[in-house]
Amino acid sequence: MKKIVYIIGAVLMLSITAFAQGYVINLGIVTTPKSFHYMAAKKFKEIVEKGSNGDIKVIIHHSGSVGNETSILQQLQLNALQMGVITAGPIDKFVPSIKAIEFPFLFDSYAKVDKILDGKIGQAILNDFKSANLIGYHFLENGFRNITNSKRAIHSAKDVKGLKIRVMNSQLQIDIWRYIGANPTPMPWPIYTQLSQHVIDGQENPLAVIDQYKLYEVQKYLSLTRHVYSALVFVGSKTFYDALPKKYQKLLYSATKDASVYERGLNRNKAKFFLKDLRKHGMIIDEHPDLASFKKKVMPLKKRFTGIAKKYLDQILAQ
Ligand code: EAX
Repeated sequence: MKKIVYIIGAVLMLSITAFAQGYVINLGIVTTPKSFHYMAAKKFKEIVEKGSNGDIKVIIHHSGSVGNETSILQQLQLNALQMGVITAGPIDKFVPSIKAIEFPFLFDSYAKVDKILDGKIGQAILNDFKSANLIGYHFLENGFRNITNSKRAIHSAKDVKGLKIRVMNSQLQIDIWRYIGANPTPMPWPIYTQLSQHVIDGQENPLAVIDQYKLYEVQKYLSLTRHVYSALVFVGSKTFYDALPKKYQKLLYSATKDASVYERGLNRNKAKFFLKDLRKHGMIIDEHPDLASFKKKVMPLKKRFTGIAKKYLDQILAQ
């Protein structure tokens, strides 16, 4: 009898520990707690922890403490991390079809962005993550990218000639700047030190990132080129996802959706604030660069699109 009690006790203990342990999502981002990436991750954490009554715990690793974006993606493939909020740029080495939405001057409004990313094409791209052993949960937003540099004002494409520009780790992003006439170098984020030491002359990012990283201290000139719409993606480990009970799989999808909608709203509402702040910090801003000169240079890039990326790009261009 005593023995049975012990066994029942042990079994009970075990199941209590298992329950108490629940699931842990280690979520990696490369930006600081000031960033929109972080705000989205935090919202996701709140929704998931509440929705699972604490059965799922989300730990946010920010500021690149678990590696750069390429490394986070590799860790997601191995289930060494379970989630990340990652910029579309470096994802294209893993999920080539995402290139379609990073084509220059593709979107001219948020309405078009939302229509494509939240529509059939966006869904098809997110489905393609599975072939890389990843889950593409939902698109959220980094924003429209603009060029900055320390050397001279950039009004038209010819002003870019020969400038050393840091780009994301993506062949498409390298090609864009090569076609425009710059000397692009891929580097992982962050890049403040390289800018301050003049290893590179310039970089390109949304206004929020330029402001939050105080790039105005090391970059004098900003041109509102809005050349690429930079999406972020809630990316996950497929191995982790597949092992979850159905109700939690659903919870992750709805939480990433709600956190994405929340983050896009925040980001868009603050766009004007960042522009003002950058000006206040002394940046010389060209609000109306000669976009036609840039477009002319990059449009031939379309010919380099093949396969599924070409199919999606053609579909977006046709809308
Ligand atoms: O998410 O690497 C980059 O330029 C990204 O836009 C961003 O700053 C990190």
